[in-house]
Amino acid sequence: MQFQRLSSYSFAFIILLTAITACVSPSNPKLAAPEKECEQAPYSVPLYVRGSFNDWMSETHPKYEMDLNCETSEYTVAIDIPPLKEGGKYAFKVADEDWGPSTTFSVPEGDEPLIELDSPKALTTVKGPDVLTEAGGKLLFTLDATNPSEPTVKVEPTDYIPEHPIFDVDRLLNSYQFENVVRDKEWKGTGNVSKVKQKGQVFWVHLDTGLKARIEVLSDKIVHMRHNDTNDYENDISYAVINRKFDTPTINFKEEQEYFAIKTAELDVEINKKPFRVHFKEKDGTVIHQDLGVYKHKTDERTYIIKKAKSLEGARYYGFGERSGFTTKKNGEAMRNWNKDAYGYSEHTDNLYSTIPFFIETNGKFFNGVFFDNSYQSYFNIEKYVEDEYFFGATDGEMDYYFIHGNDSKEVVEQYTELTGRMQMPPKWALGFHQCRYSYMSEQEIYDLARNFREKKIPLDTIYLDIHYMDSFKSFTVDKERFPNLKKMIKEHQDQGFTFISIIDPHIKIEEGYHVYDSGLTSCPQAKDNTCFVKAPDGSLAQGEVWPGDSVFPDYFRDDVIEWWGELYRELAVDVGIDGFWNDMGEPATFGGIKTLPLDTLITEPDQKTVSTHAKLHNVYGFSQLQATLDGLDKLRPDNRNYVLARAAYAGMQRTGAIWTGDNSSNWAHLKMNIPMGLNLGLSGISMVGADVGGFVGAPTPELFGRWMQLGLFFPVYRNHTALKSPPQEPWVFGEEIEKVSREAVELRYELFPLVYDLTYESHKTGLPHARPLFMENPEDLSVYDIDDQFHFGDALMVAAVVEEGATQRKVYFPKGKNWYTFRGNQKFEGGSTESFDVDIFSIPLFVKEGAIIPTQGVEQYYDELEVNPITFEVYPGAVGSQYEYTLYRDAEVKKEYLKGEYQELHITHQQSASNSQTLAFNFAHNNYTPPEKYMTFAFRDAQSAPRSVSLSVGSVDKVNGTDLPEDKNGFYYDSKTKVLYVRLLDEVLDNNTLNITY
Ligand code: MIG
Repeated sequence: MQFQRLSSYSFAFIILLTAITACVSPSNPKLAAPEKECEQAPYSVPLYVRGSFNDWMSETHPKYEMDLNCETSEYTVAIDIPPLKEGGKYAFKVADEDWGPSTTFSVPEGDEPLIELDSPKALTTVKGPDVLTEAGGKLLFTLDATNPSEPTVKVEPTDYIPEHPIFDVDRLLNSYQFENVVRDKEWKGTGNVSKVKQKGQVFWVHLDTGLKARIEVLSDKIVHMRHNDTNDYENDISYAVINRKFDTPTINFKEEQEYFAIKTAELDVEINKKPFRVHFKEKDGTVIHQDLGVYKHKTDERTYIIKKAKSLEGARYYGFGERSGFTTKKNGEAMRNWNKDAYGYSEHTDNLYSTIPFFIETNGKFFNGVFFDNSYQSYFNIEKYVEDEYFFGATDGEMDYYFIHGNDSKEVVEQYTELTGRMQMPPKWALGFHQCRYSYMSEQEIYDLARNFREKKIPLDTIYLDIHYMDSFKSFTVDKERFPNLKKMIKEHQDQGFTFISIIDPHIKIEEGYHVYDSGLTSCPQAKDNTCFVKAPDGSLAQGEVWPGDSVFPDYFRDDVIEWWGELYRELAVDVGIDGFWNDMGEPATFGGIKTLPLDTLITEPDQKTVSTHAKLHNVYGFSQLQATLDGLDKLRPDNRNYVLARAAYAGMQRTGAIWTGDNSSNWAHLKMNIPMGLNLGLSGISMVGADVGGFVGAPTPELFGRWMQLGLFFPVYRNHTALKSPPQEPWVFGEEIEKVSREAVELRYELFPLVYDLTYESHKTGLPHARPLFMENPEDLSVYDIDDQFHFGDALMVAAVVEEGATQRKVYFPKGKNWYTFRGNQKFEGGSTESFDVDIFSIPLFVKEGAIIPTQGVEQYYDELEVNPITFEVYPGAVGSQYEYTLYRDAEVKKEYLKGEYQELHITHQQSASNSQTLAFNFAHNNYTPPEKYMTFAFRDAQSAPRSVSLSVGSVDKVNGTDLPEDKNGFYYDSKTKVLYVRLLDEVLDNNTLNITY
């Protein structure tokens, strides 16, 4: 066993230096920068430090000085490097658009620090740290002020130790070093078990410390374990779990000499007596979870908790919510959960905007889910310091986790989402292509934008309004100069099929006369003083500085606040008619300091009476805002499927909205990361996910943009977005070729719309994501568990989008056990093989597993442009004897009638009964909606010869002369050139009918 010791402290800080244009930028006065202007330097506007120091572990932020030299057009920057103990290490990264290779320098005292750098465009010189000793040193560098790119300097530790500024460094570091933790006398285990008492499905474990643990067997496959220091288990406030009612498990409870055994039909739980441990076993006795114990470290203020476990042999770990990095698998990583405005994050950035403390452990044979339902700052350490062991913990609160046993990863995700909820059907337009930027600045820009999309025939459903539509960045106001006729503008575009989403920020500017601030001081009777905002411990309103200036923050879990907040949407949602909303900054993000509200800020719990600290509720703040928002919109527009896109989130957010992965960057690394990030969010229960297509920070090259349009189409949230000072990023600004690439990509998305919609319905029913890692669909092929650049879109399509710069070839691995086809082609590949394909800028390598059927339809410029748009199913031959099932879902698409049962579910079973015969069996599993389309067409691919017979069990199908299939009756023809057999069937003949084809 290898144990890597951290010999000393490691320090982390991230400094982002960003040159911005003054005219359109929200100012950031606290972070002072040279206010000088030089004539000859076009970017002689305040250089300012953003996103700074939030990873800094002490409360004293490093000092920096900046100056602008007008003669050389250079900024000189000096950053104080804080003390570093012997053996400590920094890794340096200095980069322009793409991150250069990092170099490290270590600091045995007196050593000459070594820094090697790329020569990034913007950076002219780098010096120092001049002397770097225990007392620290200075890092000096200069930046070219005439270079418009966003120079970024990062200083990161080589061993990344997640922590938070307020916590004692020593202890926190220890808590990440588990070996030290157990050796450290201050860390205490939970003792031995004296007895276990059963009360129905609940088992009370009495410990010799006088404390108890509570184990509830929720189902045959889900066990909920809680342990705290108060013995108070009355309150079970979970922000994530909404359902604890499962099929009643069969329980067999028995005391053995060394343990208590709880046996369900599917799982054995073993409560070891000395010491207290909770192991899980398969029915055949195989240990699938070996507990290594819960430990606690008590201080006057809090109890740190940790749980350690043995890894399954050959285990891989996935999920963990929103994670950067190039791999889906997270073995060897330490990950923190602390919602953070992570502007310009990189593959090394640890915690991002949301917290979903859930993961899947699998070795391809066993599939475990662990949901650690603790909202405090928490962390996972997956075999990072100790091989074959993992641990997770939090800086306070209960050890509260759910163990989920699944036969495969799908079953784990299904059960996790049964606990935490599943998505509602979004309005169908939410699944179209969306266009955004920070910000479209005027009505004229929107008119031009919309006209361009329609003229250039690039399908588009939704246009976003970012913060500049507001008056001075104040939520629920409109800038009357930029958008004097907002309602008319919206209406005129809605008439052309567009929908609108506008941004709302949680922070409310402190300004008398601003209706939200004013009403927020008087509208919430649950507070003695009627205020709706969260407070500091001394009773004053907690404040933070954000875009509009000093602001206050709603106490979103409170009923009166929910009422007040929801009503604020009336003007935009009802009068103006904005279709959907976009929640930003809900971490909650503020400028300066720890970049969020003080941790002692008081926030009300959902039970309406308990008041907790921001330290506890930080990670759920954005989720509380999201729930209040949805609640309000549902009251104002009860029939609408109200759609909200959010950034900050907690486990369970999938039931209230969609998520995007925040401020990514326009570089190839981020294009690649889009895949594992999206897949892990999906595995964590959130299907409605996407990254800013083209990248937010910076500017993509034409090629990168084109590739991103092609990748983005396979994630439900398909939105082009870019930053304030980034150049335009609409699909046509990169030249004709990329415009065409973009059009084709978006067209493919719209052709696949029925599939996208069906997958959304599947997620609504089961919690499974649209975009899935290969192992989810091919669990038996162990070689797919490490593939990060191919994935499944649904169960049948396999995407191998091109994510390498300058690629002329794309290698594709075909998972074992089945053959694969090129999408819409006849080319067949054997499972287990790797093929190399020639690609050009237009290529979107896409494959289908044999036997599958995939619905497509004609391109529309927006989701409901055509009244009637019939479906064509692609049907691929299967292995003889195989069967494939598909569910086609149809409903009225934007309203909630489906919840009243007004929808249609057509089940289609494709069978390859012999090498020369295929059948499609149809059955309306639910038939309470009549789509406008009266027929559907089936394109049987790779049909080697003209069919000898095409027949229905009930009714007839006639061969047509030529290639025009009739609209009013069943018919077929065979295209011998492409080897495709086309069959058209009327909807009215489908129910309980079978199509038989013999070749
Ligand atoms: O820090 O509203 O992630 O999508 O365009 C800037 C302006 C605040 C951050 C979001 C980004 C959005 C931007 N916002």
